[in-house]
Amino acid sequence: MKTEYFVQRMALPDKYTHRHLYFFHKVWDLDHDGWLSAEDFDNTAETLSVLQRHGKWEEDVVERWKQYLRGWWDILVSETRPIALSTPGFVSGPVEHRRTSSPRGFTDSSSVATNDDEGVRVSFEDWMRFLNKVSILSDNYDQLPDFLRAYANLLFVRMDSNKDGLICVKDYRMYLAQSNMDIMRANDCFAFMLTSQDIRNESILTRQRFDELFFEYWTNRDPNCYGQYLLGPYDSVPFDQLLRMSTPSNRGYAQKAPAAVPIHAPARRPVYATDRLI
Ligand SMILES: [Ca+2]
Ligand SMILES: [Ca+2]
Repeated sequence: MKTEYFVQRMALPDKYTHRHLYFFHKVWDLDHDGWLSAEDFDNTAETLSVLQRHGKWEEDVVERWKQYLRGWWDILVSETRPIALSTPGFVSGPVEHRRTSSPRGFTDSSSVATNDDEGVRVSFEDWMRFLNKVSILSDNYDQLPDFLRAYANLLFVRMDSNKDGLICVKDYRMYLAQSNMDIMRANDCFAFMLTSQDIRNESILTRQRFDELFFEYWTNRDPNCYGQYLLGPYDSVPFDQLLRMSTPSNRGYAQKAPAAVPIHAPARRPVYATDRLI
């Protein structure tokens, strides 16, 4: 009942909820079952490792990404537990990774579900509660939780395709294409994020501006905030369509998407800039 009430409250479209619905369902929930789980984060790790190696599968790289993202997953689970919501500050580092059949600390079984086979799962409602805490406790980029700033580092390095330390519209378009997002509006979405000063700077984003936009993306509820398109043109998928994916009756019935298909690589691999991230 509590979950249904929450979903009804979200039924009024707003851009903040819209972009986080998109991110939750299209970026993180890779098996499209309506929940986040450790398996989703493992799938993301595999996708990122193959992307980092330009389509090649390298076992050691995959394992490093998995360890890294499991740390994020543990923090997310810790932060979405009700007991964590009452504590000041964020968990600042990875906690022990656990696969448990018992959701210790979870009291709202309507929004945090478990079963004996799959362990802890995080709903969109939990995700929004976590983001609300992020918004309350963070006044700027430097005050975001460690793992979100680590994600910003990853995103910047990944987006900066020509490695000049700046993000231009070509970088942004390539990022959207690699992420299987709508590239038809890439120019408009990128232009939306530019201030008059950015335009005077040849329409590029410095790392400082990227960080400001990243902070806005996660925390700013202003429908006109510049950072809303940083991670992609979220409104290419209608709000109602995304909301239905968060409706409890629809969870678990979506057809599972295939995992990223790795291409096996030769033993020796080059060193990439993103190595420093993991
Ligand atoms: Ca999932
Ligand atoms: Ca660049």
